[in-house]
Amino acid sequence: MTQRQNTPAPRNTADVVILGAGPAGLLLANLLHRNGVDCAVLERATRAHVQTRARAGFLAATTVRTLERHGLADGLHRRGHRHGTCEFRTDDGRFRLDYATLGRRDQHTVYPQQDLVTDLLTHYLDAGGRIHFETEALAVPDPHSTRPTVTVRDADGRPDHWQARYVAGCDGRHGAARRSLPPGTVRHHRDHGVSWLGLLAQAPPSLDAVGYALHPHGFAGHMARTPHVTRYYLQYERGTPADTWTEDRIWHELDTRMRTDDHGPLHHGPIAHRTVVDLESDVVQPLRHGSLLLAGDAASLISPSAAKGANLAVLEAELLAHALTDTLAHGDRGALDRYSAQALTHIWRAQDFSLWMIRLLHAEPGQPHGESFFHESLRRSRLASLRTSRTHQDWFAENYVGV
Ligand code: RFL
Repeated sequence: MTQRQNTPAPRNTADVVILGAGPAGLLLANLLHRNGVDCAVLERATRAHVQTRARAGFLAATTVRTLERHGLADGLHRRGHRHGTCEFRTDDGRFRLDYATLGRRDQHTVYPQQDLVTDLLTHYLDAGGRIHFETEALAVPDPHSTRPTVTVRDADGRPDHWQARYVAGCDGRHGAARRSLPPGTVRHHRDHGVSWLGLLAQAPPSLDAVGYALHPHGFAGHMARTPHVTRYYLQYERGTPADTWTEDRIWHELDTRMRTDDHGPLHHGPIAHRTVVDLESDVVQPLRHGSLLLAGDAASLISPSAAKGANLAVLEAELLAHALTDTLAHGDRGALDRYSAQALTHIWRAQDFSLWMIRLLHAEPGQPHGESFFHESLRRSRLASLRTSRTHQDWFAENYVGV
């Protein structure tokens, strides 16, 4: 299905064909369209699906500033809310960090990813942008061509193709862009050996903070989403299907790990959605392969332990929009290579902090009950430092809210 078009464009051609209508693809599309660059978005799913897919919720201050800079923050200003505290719960008690008063004194804005996607889509369509839903990119057979082609399956299931000058792969970790990378492309990958059961509960948040519970049963997390919906995470045995645990067992485990007997009850409610997330990270390097550029999860997958993925997607989309505009409108031949180098600097920094969080929140993989004395002692020491050292707290706050 094709959404609104402003001026008739030649069929199936665009200077930039963008694969994927997530935060990366839609921000890129908005910025290119606004800069007068001819672009079109191809999205595999329906419009209803992309507007309701619940994932991230914590937007970094840099993300909010980027959206504000481009007049795309009206929705999150109306419906998002500011957040600046996290709480750690362990066998030794609990402590809070008001990270909005530490480091760069930045806050998160809590705004569901599906609402951000809806806002970006609405702005793009209102400005006359081109997007084709239910159009799956199959491959970019020759990314090093100066006129690359994208083979697609259209909304009627028929094979078709698009022609571009550049293809922006914003179609996530399983998309066509990654599948089309030339043989020998470097993908740095790490499996952290830990899995989470991600839950959306139809229940109000129970803490006015992000909650991180470190328990002998494993990690549990609490994150506000809206006044009526809360995201929870439970460390979960690798390979266990998402529907294995009953809701009673889930709430019992959350109560146990969050130590509600000591720290007050959680608001229970129906579990509206559950998904298993294997904590993995990877980075494709470089992000440019001839005419194919990667951004968002297609460029780098990051575990949700530090809530960085959607924020990196926004940051990279803005960098890529500048680079493509400089290339197409001003003939700057080095801009796309610079995009790759700049984006990778941010990606590696976020990966480093995310790994630090993973090591803080979990017992050593393979030892879920905290049997490794060495690792457990390091975790305790790290938490003690975070509880007592202002320097460590500033470092944490700067990395936790920033990308
Ligand atoms: P997306 O959002 O996955 O969008 C990719 C789009 O591409 C489409 N697509 C295709 N289209 C055409 N042809 C194909 N062959 C295609 N293949 C795929 C898909 O339908 C989709 O519409 O990628 P993007 O834009 O790079 O954005 C990345 C973020 O979505 C992701 O990093 C975050 O959701 C990660 N994440 C979080 N990030 C944060 O910054 N803060 C958080 O609090 C946070 N929480 C989370 C998260 C991810 C989670 N999961 C499910 C892994 C919580 C969870 C549970």
